[in-house]
Amino acid sequence: MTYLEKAIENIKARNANEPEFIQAVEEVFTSLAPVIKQHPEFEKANILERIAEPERTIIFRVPWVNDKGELIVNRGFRIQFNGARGPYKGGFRFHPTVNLSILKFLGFEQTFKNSLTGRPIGGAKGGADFDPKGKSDAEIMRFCQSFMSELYRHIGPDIDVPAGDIGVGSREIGFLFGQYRRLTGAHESGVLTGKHIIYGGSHGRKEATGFGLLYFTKAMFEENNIELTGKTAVISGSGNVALYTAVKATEFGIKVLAMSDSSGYVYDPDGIDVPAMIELKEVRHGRIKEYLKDHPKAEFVEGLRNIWNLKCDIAFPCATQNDIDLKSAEKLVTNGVLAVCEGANMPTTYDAMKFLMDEGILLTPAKASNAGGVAISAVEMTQNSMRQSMTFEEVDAILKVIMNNIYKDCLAASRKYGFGHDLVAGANIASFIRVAEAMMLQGDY
Ligand code: NDP
Ligand code: 2IT
Repeated sequence: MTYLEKAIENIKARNANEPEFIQAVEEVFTSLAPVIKQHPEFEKANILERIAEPERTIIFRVPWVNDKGELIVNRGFRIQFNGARGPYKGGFRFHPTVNLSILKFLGFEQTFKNSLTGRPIGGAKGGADFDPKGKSDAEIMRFCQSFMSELYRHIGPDIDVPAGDIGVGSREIGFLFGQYRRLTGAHESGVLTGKHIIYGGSHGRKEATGFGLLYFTKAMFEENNIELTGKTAVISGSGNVALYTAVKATEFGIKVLAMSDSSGYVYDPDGIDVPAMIELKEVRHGRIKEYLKDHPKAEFVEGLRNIWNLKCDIAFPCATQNDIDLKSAEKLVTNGVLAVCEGANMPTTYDAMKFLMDEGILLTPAKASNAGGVAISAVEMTQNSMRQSMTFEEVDAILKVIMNNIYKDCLAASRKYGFGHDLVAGANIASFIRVAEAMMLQGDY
């Protein structure tokens, strides 16, 4: 058995009940064979097993009182995965499916993604098995306050800087920040990112993941001499990432035919009316089906993965992990898809990803193509440290540079290690080397 195979076996045995985490580790590690061969120092330092073990995992009780006066208990988590390159950094997910396996996969991915941004940030993820759906503002506030009452002692602008993810947006970040400030007595704006602009947030953070995804997609299309304008797309999800993917796609002349939430998708033959979708989802917090009220030509189709049955040039999975399975990938290919561009984290199952690549479909790996969000979180941290604020245009210009650099770095790493044009391998290798080298330089910590 090679060192790589042995490490994968050990990691699988040690994390036997964590399928999402094992999936994420295997996907990264299978790109690393030529790297391990050329760098015997990595084996000597047993870097693979070290890099797959979180530095610290905090699990805690989150008791809170609902509007009926009942006391509810949720489970909170913070996984400080890797701090070699900077303070731990990564979002919170509030969703009933949250568990250790999902947060470990997200923390692992975040570590590598964050290194691709070129900014000095480590990797983390956290959250709770709390379901924000149907909760009042007061309930969300009490939950966030209880969550932060434990968490505040573990985070800080130079320690660990959380942000949003599924179920956590600017409203939740506000409640979390308020409680942190109350408990510490300090206005440490750099402790959280994704804040509202009025108290230390950054212009362009809300848009950054979706816009960055389109900048990365554009770089890939240009490299392959394919025109983006005039293409059709479908986007799964209708949250933060999906909405701003839709905004920039439309701006680039792509017709967005459909978007979804966990109940199903809406298809609009005229192209999704993106401002109306933003109003519905971001302002009114409605369900996607309500889009039909003002858009009589649109139709609603129930079901989680049915959106992938639609014919389109580009698929943008922007909802959650393992959204495109093999069956969905086969359907997309039958319908002539050109590219799958990942906005969500690990949205494509491993067999679906392999199938798409074998079929010659262009694929942007999530840890590279959705890195725009955390990149601008790092820019928000910079502004907070300097006590200055940049304009939207300044931030957007930085985002473009970062996404183009990530594209170039992934391609260069892929070519250097014999994978040709494989952006998946390139992203895994480029990021692994950065994190591994930072760890090596700091000894055996
Ligand atoms: P939001 O909570 O804003 O939106 C999530 C969207 O995905 C909603 O439309 C939701 O539908 C849908 N969704 C969530 N869970 C499921 C599920 N199990 N099955 C089907 N649909 C689901 O989250 P974000 O837009 O912030 O995050 C979307 C993805 O992007 C996640 O994978 C996240 O990790 C990733 N990401 C987020 C970044 C950010 O800055 N926010 C940065 C980089 C990646 P419903 O409302 O019905 O639940
Ligand atoms: O998956 C992600 O990159 C995020 N949810 C954003 C994390 C951040 O710290 O901005």
